[in-house]
Amino acid sequence: MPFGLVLILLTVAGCALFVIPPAWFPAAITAEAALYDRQFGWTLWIAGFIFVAVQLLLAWTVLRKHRTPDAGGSASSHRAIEIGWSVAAAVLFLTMAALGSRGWAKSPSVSSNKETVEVYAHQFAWNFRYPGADRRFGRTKIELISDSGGNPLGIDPEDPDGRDDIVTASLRIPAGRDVLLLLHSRDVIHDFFVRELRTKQDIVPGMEIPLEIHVDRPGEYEVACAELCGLGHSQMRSFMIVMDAGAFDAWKAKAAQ
Ligand SMILES: [Cu+2]
Repeated sequence: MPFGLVLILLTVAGCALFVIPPAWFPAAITAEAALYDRQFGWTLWIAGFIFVAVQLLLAWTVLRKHRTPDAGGSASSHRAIEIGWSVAAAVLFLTMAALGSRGWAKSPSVSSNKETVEVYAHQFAWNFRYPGADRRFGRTKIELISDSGGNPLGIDPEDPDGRDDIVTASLRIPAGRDVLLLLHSRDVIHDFFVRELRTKQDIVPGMEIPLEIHVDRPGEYEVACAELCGLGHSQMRSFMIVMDAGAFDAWKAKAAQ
């Protein structure tokens, strides 16, 4: 089969993979996630259009050359075309980069009336801590950390602020409210990843890394560690449960008792 026809078949097969997708992204649950998806869609359409056009042009050139071996001009006679497509490609890349940076730079403006949750990653599990009714986190001490003793964060029992702190193994947040996650690691570098947020945030030992989110859609979403952190890395998962605000308040009040 002539090489030109093979190229056309490969192009059609490549397009078919996207036209009949076996799987696509999970739902986007924040305004920022929707923005990333829109940018991804634009990039895919533009890159796809250029890909198809270039492949068909290449196939046509090969097939034409096959029939009339002496067709074609000298390579040096296309300076204007070369400059033209180089400038067009540069303008296209810069425009896409500028459009994309709007999404990257946008972070939700978290109000003062936010729900603050501490996220603790360690080999190979997640813990989440909420302040109780006093809205203050209690002091923690490294020497008090005991997974088997039920104190995975080392909360100091002497500190009254920590007595109503709630520690959980899954992340519960209220829908429709601003949430500030404060990310911590107990040992090595981990990464907080929820596909539906379209966000991956590294968690570095010794640092407190803020991550602001606002989710309107209640549901249960997987939290995975996206940084290879040791032998049990693949088991390091939890869930982010987005609850109706009323149900969340009731759960928190009950858990703090
Ligand atoms: Cu990890």
